Amino acid sequence: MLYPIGTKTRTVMDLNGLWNFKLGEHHPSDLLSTKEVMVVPTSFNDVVVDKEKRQYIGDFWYERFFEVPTLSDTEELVVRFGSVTHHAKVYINGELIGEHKGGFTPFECVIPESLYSDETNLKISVCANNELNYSTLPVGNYIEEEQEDGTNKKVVKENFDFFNYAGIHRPVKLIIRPKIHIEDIVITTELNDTLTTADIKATVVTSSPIDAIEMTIIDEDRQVVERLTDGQATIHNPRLWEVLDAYLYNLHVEIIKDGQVVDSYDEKFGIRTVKVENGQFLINNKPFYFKGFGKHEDTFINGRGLNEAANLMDLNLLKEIGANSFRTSHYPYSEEMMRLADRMGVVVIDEVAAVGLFQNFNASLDLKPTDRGTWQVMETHEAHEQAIRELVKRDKNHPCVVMWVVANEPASHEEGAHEYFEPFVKLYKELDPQDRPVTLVNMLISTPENDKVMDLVDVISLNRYYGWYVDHGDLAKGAKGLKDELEKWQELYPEKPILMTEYGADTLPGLHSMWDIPYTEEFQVDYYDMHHRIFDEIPNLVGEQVWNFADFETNLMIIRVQGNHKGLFSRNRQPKQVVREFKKRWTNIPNYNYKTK
Ligand code: GCB
Repeated sequence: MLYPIGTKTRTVMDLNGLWNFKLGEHHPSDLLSTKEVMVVPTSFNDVVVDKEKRQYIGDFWYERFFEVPTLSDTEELVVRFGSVTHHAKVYINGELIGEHKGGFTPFECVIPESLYSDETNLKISVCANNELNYSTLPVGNYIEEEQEDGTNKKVVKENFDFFNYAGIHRPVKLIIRPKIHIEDIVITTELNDTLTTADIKATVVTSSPIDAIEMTIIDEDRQVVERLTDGQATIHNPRLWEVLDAYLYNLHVEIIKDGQVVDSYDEKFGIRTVKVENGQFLINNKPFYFKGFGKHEDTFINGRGLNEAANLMDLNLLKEIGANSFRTSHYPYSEEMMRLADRMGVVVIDEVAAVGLFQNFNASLDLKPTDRGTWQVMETHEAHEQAIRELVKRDKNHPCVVMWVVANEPASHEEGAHEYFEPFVKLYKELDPQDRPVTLVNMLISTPENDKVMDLVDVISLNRYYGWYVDHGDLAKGAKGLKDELEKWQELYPEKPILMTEYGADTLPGLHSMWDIPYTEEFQVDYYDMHHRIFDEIPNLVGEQVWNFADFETNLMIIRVQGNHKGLFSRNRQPKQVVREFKKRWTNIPNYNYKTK
């Protein structure tokens, strides 16, 4: 789906700002009976400053008015949402014009002409809903609790370790575009072996038949590099999109009907290769080493709502500490973040919100690999397929994206896991025009002995907590467990790279000890030191992504102290002691050829 930009044929207006807001029942043809307002975009939870409202589950409403802009007969009016978490129904003057399931991808609704032909002002209402259950992604445990007054209250117990923030999380735009318009652009870049010639192919999907398409490639100096013929062009000696040294070309597209340019659009792209070969992860034909983080979209006040200043600061901190990559754990991040990563040359592993695919995950910290019947009770097939389709549609042209994640920590050791995941791994491969590698992020009870899915994926991604959830506080035992397990994976799949996608220890800044006592800053330093010594001994281990970049908000749990504190940075982005150690290590590890075979 195209990002909303203004061009000579398109106008984009902002519907961000203050909306009327109400939790609970409402009929969209009425005016919203409320004095409450809400900022768009943001999560509603923290800004309402009310404990009950913060935890509210169910329908909640947004409403505002806007003036109908002047449109010609050949134009249409569209409202586009960057994301509404988790479900949305959109109404104009009380009439339903669109609906979307899934809280992390954009959607748009064309406003029917009949609704504005006689109106100068329109009322837009959004019915959002934050219920999660065994058919949604992420997966939640949905219950209704009887209250003292006999009424039922909806409750979602997260089947995952982050707060179920909700709201209109990303920008809302009003777009005037031609009725005959560009719907999608697919760009592929094929490099020769020496990376000196790039064949560019671009396919344009239009809303209805047109006569011709004109496409030109423009470089960062705004010079025309090539014109495409039949959707193809060759660039000699291209500037590659390199890790932390990004270079973006711009594809300028014009579609022509009856001799007129009816729509135009600019799509940025990068020229680079990604490949998995012989246990290595190659970018631009060189063995790449991932240094970085699992993250969250999580800041004070905004919750999971778009915070572009925080995004920029996070990527600047990431570069400052010597890192080069992050994973969009545990859902697709904003389009603004993806565009920023493209520009900064930061490598991204792109994940759908397939988290919590584990029956009764919250029930205990019992890490025995019993079969809890997960694959008999999950009803997530439809949501999972939609999530993958929408993610690839949105992110396919981003050079920063080098790999797709099919799920985070599912019950991949349970009977039925292989059958569940096989079609989704295939789906990614079918849909992705760039044929990027696909991975599944495996949890610590799915071991080389009992895992049922890693044969399906290109990269073995592991979340491991030796010395934390396993042998808590005992780093010597943890080291042994970690080393033994990594060696087994290496032996089992010698052709597949191994990536540590999570490892970490909760650490409260300011807590110190002479010894390596869990939760202290010293323990965090020793914990990582132990891991890094082992990582360096495993030939196929192609990277380390720490859990987590920063502390983040979670649901209430006995193991959480106002959130998860595994961050290298606190929630307000102050460094913990370990940051200096990471900076030393990571500035000494090159992006390429760290482990040559
Ligand atoms: C995990 C999950 C992540 C949690 C983390 C933890 O394995 O993928 O969402 O936050 O562990 O800290 O327990």
